[in-house]
Amino acid sequence: MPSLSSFAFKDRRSRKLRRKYVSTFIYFCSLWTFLSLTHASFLPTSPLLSHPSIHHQHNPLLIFTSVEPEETTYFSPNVPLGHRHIRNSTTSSSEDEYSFFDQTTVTVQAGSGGQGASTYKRTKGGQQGPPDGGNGGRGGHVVILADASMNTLASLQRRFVRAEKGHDGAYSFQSGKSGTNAVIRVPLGTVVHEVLEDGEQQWLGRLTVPQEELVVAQGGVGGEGSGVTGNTRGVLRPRNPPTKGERKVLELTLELIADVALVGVPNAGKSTLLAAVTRAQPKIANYPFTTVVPNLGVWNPPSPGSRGLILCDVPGLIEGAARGVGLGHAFLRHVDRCHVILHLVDATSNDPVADYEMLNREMVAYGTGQLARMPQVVVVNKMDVYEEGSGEEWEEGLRVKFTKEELEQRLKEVMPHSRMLWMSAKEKEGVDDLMGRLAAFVQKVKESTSDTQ
Ligand SMILES: Nc1nc2c(ncn2[C@@H]2O[C@H](COP(=O)(O)OP(=O)(O)OP(=O)(O)O)[C@@H](O)[C@H]2O)c(=O)[nH]1
Ligand SMILES: [Mg+2]
Repeated sequence: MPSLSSFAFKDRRSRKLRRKYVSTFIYFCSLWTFLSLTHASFLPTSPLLSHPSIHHQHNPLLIFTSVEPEETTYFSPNVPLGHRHIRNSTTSSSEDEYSFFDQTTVTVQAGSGGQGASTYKRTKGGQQGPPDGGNGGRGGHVVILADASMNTLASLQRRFVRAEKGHDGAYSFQSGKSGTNAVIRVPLGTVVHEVLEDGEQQWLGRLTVPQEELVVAQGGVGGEGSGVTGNTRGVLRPRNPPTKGERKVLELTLELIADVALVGVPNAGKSTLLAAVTRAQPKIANYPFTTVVPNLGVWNPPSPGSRGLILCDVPGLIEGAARGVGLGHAFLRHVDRCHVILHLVDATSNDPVADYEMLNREMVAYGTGQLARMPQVVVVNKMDVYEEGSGEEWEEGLRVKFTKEELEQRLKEVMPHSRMLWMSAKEKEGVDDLMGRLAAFVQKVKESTSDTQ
C-alpha cells in the first residue's frame, strides 16, 4: 500500500512536470510567432507568398515585376526570364532611382568672414593703450574639382555643402585664419549651372581637365579689427563688419564626352566590346541590364601618332526607351553628344532584324530626332556562335535562327547604309578591323561636321 506521503510526492512531481511541458510549449509557440513575423521565408510556403509579385516588390532595382504578358515590351533573347517580365512603365528614368547618376542639385553655402577683434593694447599700469584688434579671416569658398577617377555623380549624395567660417581676429593685430574651402569632386565633363530664384539657369562652367577647379561660391570677407590701420583708423569710424558667404543652388549635369556610343539591346555584348578594346573593366554578365551607368573607355590605335577613340558603353535599350521604359531615357542624352553610333546587333537574339528596327525607332522618337540623323556603323556580334555550329544549341544555350548570309541579307534590306561588319567581342575576332575602320570613319564625320559649322 503506498503511503499518503508517497502519493503527495508523485502528485507534486507530475504537477511540476506538467508546468515544465506547458512552459516549453509556450516558449516554442512564441519563438515560432516571432520568427514568422521577422523572417517571411520561415513560414511554410503559401500560394500567396510564392506569387512572383511578392518576391519582386522590394527589388531595389524595380526592373522586373510580374506584369501580365500582354504588357511585356521585350524578352531577353538569351536569358529565360520565366514569369519575370520587364516593367512597362511610363515613368521617366530621370525621375526614378537612376536620375542621380548624371544629374543632381546641390545647395552650397560658402563660409562667412570671421569677426574682427575689438581689443586695446594694455600698457604698463593696466591702462588702455591704442586699439590692436586683428581682422577676421576670410570664409571658405565652395570649389568644384574635376576628378578623373570618377565616372558618375552617384557619390554626390550630400545635398547641402557648407564651407568653414573664417576665424575671428585676436589681440596684437592677429588676423583670423581663413576658413577651409569645401571641395565637391565631380567626374570630367560635369557642367555647372546656378538655379536662379526665378527658376532660370545661369551657366557657371564646365570641368573637362583633371584637377581643374571652379569656385562656385565665394567666402565672405572678414570683419575689421579695432586696430585697422590707414588714414581713418577703426576707432574713428564704424568698422566694416564681416560679410556672409555666397549661397547658391547648383544644378550639376554630367555630359559624357565620347566619340562613339555603343548602342544595342541588353546582352548584345556592348560591355564585352568595351572591355576588349579599352582598359575599362565594365561588368559583363549573361543577364539584361548588367550595365546601369554609362562606362567610358579609351581605345589607343596600334600605330602611335594616329588619334584614339573614346567609347561610351550605354545601358541596354528596349522598346519604349525614348519614353523612359527601362533605363533608356537618362542615357540616350549621352548618346546625343557622340559623333558616331556603333549599333551592336546580337546575332543570337530571337529576331536580330526586329531588334535593329526597334532601336532605330526609339532613336527617331527620342528628343529632337538628332540621334536618328547621327551616322551609324552596324556590327553583328557573337559571330563565334556560327562557327561553333549554326542552329544548334551550344555552350551557354546560344543559338541562331538564320544563317550568316540570310541575316546579312535581311539586315541590309532594312539598313539605309552599307556600313556593316561581323565580329565576336568575346573571342576578339574582327575587333581590330572594326576599330581601325571606326577610327577612320569618326575622323571623316568630325571633319564634315566642322566644315558645316
Ligand atoms: N558567344 C559570345 N558571347 C558573347 C559575345 N559578346 C558578349 N557575349 C556574352 O553575352 C553576354 C552579355 O554581354 P555584355 O557585354 O554584358 O552585354 P551588354 O550588351 O553590355 O548587356 P547590358 O549591359 O545588359 O546591356 C555575356 O555573357 C557575354 O559573355 C560574343 O562575341 N560571343
Ligand atoms: Mg553592359
